[in-house]
This record gives sequence, structure tokens and C-alpha cells, in this order.
Amino acid sequence: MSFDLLLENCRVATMTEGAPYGAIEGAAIGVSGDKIAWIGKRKDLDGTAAQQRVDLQNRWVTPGLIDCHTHLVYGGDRANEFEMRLKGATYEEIARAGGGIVSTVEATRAASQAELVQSAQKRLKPLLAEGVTVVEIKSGYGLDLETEGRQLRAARTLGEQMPVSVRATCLAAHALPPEFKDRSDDYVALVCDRIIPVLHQQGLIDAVDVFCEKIAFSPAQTRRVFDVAKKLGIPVKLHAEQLSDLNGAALAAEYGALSAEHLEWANDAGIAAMAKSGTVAVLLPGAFYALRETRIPPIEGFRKAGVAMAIATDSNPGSSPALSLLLMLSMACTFFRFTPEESLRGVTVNAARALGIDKSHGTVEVGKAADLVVWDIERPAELSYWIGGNPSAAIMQAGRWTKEPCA
Ligand code: DI6
Ligand code: FE
Repeated sequence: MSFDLLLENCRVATMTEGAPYGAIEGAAIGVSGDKIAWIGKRKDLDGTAAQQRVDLQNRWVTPGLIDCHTHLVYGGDRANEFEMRLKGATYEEIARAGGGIVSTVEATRAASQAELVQSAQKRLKPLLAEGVTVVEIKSGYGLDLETEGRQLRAARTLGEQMPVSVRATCLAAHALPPEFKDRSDDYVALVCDRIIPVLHQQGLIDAVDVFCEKIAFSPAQTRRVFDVAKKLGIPVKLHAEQLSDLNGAALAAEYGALSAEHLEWANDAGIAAMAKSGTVAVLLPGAFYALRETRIPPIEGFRKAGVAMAIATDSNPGSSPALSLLLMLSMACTFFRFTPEESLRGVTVNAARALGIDKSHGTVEVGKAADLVVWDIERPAELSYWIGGNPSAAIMQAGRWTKEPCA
């Protein structure tokens, strides 16, 4: 056998099924091109040629981290609303008074594509420095054809300019734009008849998402958007049950959604439906924390039903200005009672499933993308244990070091 690169003397949390963390000790990883070509115990590999060898000094290696739910591309910020909330205003009150998502829409419409790319880069950098190698980015701050397109193009550009693969999700049904006040069905018609079909045609959409909530779009409106996505063959995801129970989880499952996200108010029927359809529960402890929510998503219900759970930053200017995915692992354990292993599955294998890329990403397995993080830790639980800090020692994305291992 011959590899471009052989990583030797490491412990690998492959995140496959079986042993805890799918761990292999005394391991080696062969990399050829942008793919993993071999993984196993070093002693089982003899007579191997490798152009380059790196001794990882018994460090832990995990798959590259996947942040499967972000709203990273937008204009401005909302630190002012943070201050208002601290004085007692609620997220919903601010949204109803014309602040909230709509204020970010104004700033996003006013920003050029270059400005959107530049400001998002600043937020993406700290995520990449922690070992994020795949990120999902949603639109939803344009709310018109032109600006939704500009956001999704900015997302594509980020994937071209930075060492990360980007999945772009069209969330045009995120909020009602001010020019459609009291005409929400007309806006849904624009989303269904123009925004999604045109941007799909331009190759800008990997998935379609809707914010199904009292302050956003109804289940009936969600269905209209999902019907269009389905007709065009685009996978769907849903912001469901964040602030109230509208049976969104069951609706998502009915459409075979990749994921339902937030889910603080998910009910038993929703959980059962998600289990049946294989819809991933994406839980967002950053939004739970920043909005000072008290209702925990039904984690035990998901566990019992066998619903795969992912976690993500939900990085956005309003409800979760989060720039650290590792911090979400800590919060998932502390707030949601995840185990450290569930947390790590939540940002690797299950996050890949939430994006529909689990055939190519999310575990350390032959044939998958060579997205790897080498960590300066003694046990994988440390990734959930430390509050802040960044123990990444080396990062590889698509077969290339973006942070070189040092001797
Ligand atoms: N749920 C969220 O947490 C974000 N969007 C959504 O549908 C919040 C977006 C924002 O406040 O700007
Ligand atoms: Fe979100």
C-alpha cells in the first residue's frame, strides 16, 4: 500500500459505532489526495510506502468538526438588543417592535457582497481555528430575491476562499419583510414562486429551511415552502418548536426532513415521527443560553426513541452570537445533560447526517474526506470539559494541513 501521508502513533476517535467514540489506540491513518485511505492499528500495516510520515506522539485525532446550523452571513450586529434584553425586554417583544431579525435584514440589504464575505470571515475564523472543517450557512436576512442570492453567494465564496466546505441553506422563510406587513401569504408566494426556484437554478441552494413559529411562519405556510422544495428535489430542514409547540417536528418528519432544529417544545408525537423518518434533532444550546430559556429539549425522549442528536452554534446576531463550537459541547453537557460522547457525535457523525453528507464526512473511515483534528488532550471528554480554550494541535481539511502539527 502507498499513501501520500501516513499519520502514525495516535489514538483515533473514529466516531463509528461499536467501542466508545469508535476509539482505536496505537493507530495510524493513511491519507491520499483529499481522502482517508487507511485507518486501523499501526501494527496491522506493514510494507507500507508513504511519501511523508508524521509522528503524532500518541495524541488524539477526531473527525473535523461540523457546525451544522449557522446564520454566519449578515450585516451589522445586535449588541444593542442584548442590552435591551438585559433590561427586561424579551426576544419576542423586540421582534414585534421591528427590531430583531428585521433590523438585521436592513443592515444585510445595505451591505455589498464583499462586505458580507468580509464580516462573515471574521466570525468564521475562530470556528475554523477550533477544528471546524464543514459549516452550514443559512440565508434569511435578505428576504428578497436579490439579497437572499447575495447571502448565498457570499456563503459559496467563503467556501472557496477559506479552508472549509460550506453547505448553503435557503432560509428565505425566516421572517416577514416589512414591505409585506400583514401579507404573509403573499410573501410565502414570493418565496415559493421566485426566490427558491431562481436561486436553485443558479446552483446556490443545498437545502431549504423555514422558521415555523408564531412570530414567523405557520405550519400551513411551511408546507407550501416544503412542497416547492420537494418538487425541485431539494432536501428540507426546519426551525421547529423553539418558542412554542406547533407540531413542527412531526411536520418536518412527514416531509422526510434531514433535521428539525431547536426543539425545546417538541412533543412525544414529534419525537416518534422523527425517529421513524430518521430526522436528526439539532439542538442549539447557545440560543438556549443567550435567550435565558428554561425549557430543556426532550433529550431523554430523543435518546429512548433513537433519534440522532446533533449540536451547533446557531451563530447569529440575535439569539446566539456564538463563535465557538467547542463551547457548545460544554453547554450541551451542562444544560442538556448530554454525555461528552454524545456531544462529540453531535458535531461529527450526527452533524454530517443533519446535512445529508454522512457518506463523505463525519467519521474517520476509508473513503471519507481527510478532515481531521489532532488534539492536545488525554481523553476525548476534555473536548466537552474545558470551558473556553482551544486544545487543537493540528487541523487537516480535505487532505491539507490548515494548522501544521509541530514536532
Ligand atoms: N431562530 C434563531 O434562533 C435564529 N433564527 C431562528 O429562526 C435567530 C435569528 C436572529 O435573531 O437574528
Ligand atoms: Fe437558527
